[in-house]
Amino acid sequence: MSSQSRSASASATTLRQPVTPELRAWIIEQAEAGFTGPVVLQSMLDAGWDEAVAVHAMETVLTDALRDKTQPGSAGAAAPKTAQRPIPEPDLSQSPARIDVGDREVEVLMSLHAPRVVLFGNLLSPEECDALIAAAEPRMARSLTVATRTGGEEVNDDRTSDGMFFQRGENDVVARLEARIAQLVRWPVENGEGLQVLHYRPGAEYKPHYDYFDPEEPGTPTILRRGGQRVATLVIYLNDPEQGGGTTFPDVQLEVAPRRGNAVFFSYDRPHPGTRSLHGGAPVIRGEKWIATKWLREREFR
Ligand code: PD2
Ligand code: ZN
Repeated sequence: MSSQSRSASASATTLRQPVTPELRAWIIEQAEAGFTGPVVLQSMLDAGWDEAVAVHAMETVLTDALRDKTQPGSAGAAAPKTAQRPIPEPDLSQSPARIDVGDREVEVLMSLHAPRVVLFGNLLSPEECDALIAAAEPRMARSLTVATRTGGEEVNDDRTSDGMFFQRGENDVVARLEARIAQLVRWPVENGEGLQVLHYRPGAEYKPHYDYFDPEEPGTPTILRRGGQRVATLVIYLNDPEQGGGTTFPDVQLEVAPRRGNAVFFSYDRPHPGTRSLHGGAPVIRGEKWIATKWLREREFR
């Protein structure tokens, strides 16, 4: 058994058995140390836990911990006692099938709470998707990612796509899309980074990662000067890859199929693996994949 799972060896009996305080503390400790859900689960399985019992315990503890974060007054709070700040969030309180974003009705296709993930349909028309690709295509170059070690940008082998950035409001389609996103997730246009367009060819992928900037990296304070942390992402699909190219959330074994005009939204209220916002772009197997990504910051991004 690996060192991070040493204390998980208590025996489990029934699925409905209450989770002991020791087990609760251990699961939270693992999550806070950055171990992903599947890794912690494997440690429990290695220690002899029944899979259904282990999954139930992890779900209970992590759901409670997230709820405690969003409802600071509740008992047994496991999260740091910091003031809750608002983050982008669509209004799904009345379980709408569609959300009016001014010039369009966006469909709500799926929603998950931990991690916070919402799948939208009809954010863009087919013509708008084509227009974005056409405007981006002449400016595509091998993708760079923000280098948290230095605060600059670097080619990243985990991302084998080509990309470019639009300025905020750079053309009509970009401005329209940004206004829709602002209404949809109730977050100021000014807090958004410029829209990024990525193009994946067969075999290209974006390995699982977090979109927030790692607070432990030395370059992060420099990056945060422009608008603070990233708090949410919208990945917008501009075409239909023939096979592969889904957006994956490995902690919850969720895969979103890329469909032209749809968008997957996910948010992370703190720069921490406990948000379970680990996600990746699965390899494109056949065809190609075009997406636009909108990252939302805490404050105005300039
Ligand atoms: O292409 C994707 O599905 C994808 C996956 C993970 C895009 C991003 N991250 C991103 O642009 O951050
Ligand atoms: Zn990402």
